[in-house]
Amino acid sequence: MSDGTPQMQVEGSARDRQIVSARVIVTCPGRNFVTLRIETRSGIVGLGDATLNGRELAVASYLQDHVVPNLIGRDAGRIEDLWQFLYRGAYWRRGPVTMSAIAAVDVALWDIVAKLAKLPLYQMLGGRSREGALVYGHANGRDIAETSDEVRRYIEKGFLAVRAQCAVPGLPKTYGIAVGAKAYEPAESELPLETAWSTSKYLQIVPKLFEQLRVDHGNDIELLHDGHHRMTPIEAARLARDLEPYRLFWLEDATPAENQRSFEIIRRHSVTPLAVGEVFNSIWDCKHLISEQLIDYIRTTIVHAGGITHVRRLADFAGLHQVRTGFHGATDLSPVTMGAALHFDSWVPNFGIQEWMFHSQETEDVFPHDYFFRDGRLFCGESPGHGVSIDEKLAARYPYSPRQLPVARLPDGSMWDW
Ligand code: GCO
Ligand code: MG
Repeated sequence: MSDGTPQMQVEGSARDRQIVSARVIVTCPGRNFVTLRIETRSGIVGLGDATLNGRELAVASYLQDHVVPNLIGRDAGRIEDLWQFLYRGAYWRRGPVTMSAIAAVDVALWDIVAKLAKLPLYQMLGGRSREGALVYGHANGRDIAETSDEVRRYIEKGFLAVRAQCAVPGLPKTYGIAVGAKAYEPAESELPLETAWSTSKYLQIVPKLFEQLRVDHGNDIELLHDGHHRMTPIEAARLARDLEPYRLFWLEDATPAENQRSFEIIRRHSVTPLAVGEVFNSIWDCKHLISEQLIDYIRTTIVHAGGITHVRRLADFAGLHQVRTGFHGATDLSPVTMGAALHFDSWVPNFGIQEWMFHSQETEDVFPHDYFFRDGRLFCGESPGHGVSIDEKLAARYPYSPRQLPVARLPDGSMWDW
């Protein structure tokens, strides 16, 4: 009979699954990453990503100080129970810090359990629904012509889908546009960079950009665009309607979705497909958006929304309403998240697309992985688990470097959404 104390005594194969160590690794191979490494008594190692861009150390401390002591001695095979323990047990539910920490534990445990079964992770989820996951890359430029050239380069590399962003004339710096020859990376300074924003200027250039892209590249390439939460609902409705002739795959983050009903206004005026959710961390952030069919793609991903265990629930709920997945995949999501996401993408029946911004060579070296790109798709590998490891010696050569995301201000100096 249970006296209410946690069951720390485990037997037989469960003893082999007992967690004997859990460590947080912070490294900056070009950008910061937080990784959780869990090891079982039998020596199986699982990795989970816990990176929250610009707030990395908050999650590292949440894990190190509050989660790790709870893991030691527990059965790594009880993924669901540990998820519920960390979610319900904290009392303070949801939020990006909590849900990223839970995700790190969850992904590490799925990695361990798949390795124990000697199976690739997708097999543990129910097996493949497809071989490769359609991905989109990021084309950007200082003007329409440069952006179009960049789209061409992606098409030449074999991409079937490309996100296009171009600088807004009259603004010194625009979201998504690289500086010089360097790849775009938003968290560039120790304190937030102050940038200027004007929605009216932006609304003029974007339809012209996509008009030109269709002239230059035809209708076969899938085109996407990210509004990055800058518009009000009625401005977003205007843009979505103006973009209709260019048949976007999606318009992303057209307006902030804290008020989920905002999307009703956009939907009322346009048939441009809508995607949202990279900043969500729970099914509750998108329940109305999904159940009312106000969006077409949900971007909430494994690392910021409680791991595979929670995102699987979210994807199933979305599937009931014909909403497809379109996971966030910027560079601040580590190769560990990308590996786990690709296994998920291989399985999930209502898959839409996967974002893929290339990681730097330094990052690739620190996180060896077996996923690869071919003909517009990313393929997860066949090694047991999620197929991503960490070279800890190399990671130690790149100490944490404080960086924060920029902020945006309107022409009158008041704060806006970056
Ligand atoms: C995207 C995102 C990123 C975010 C970044 C913030 O669609 O890829 O909007 O570019 O800005 O992930 O950390
Ligand atoms: Mg985005």
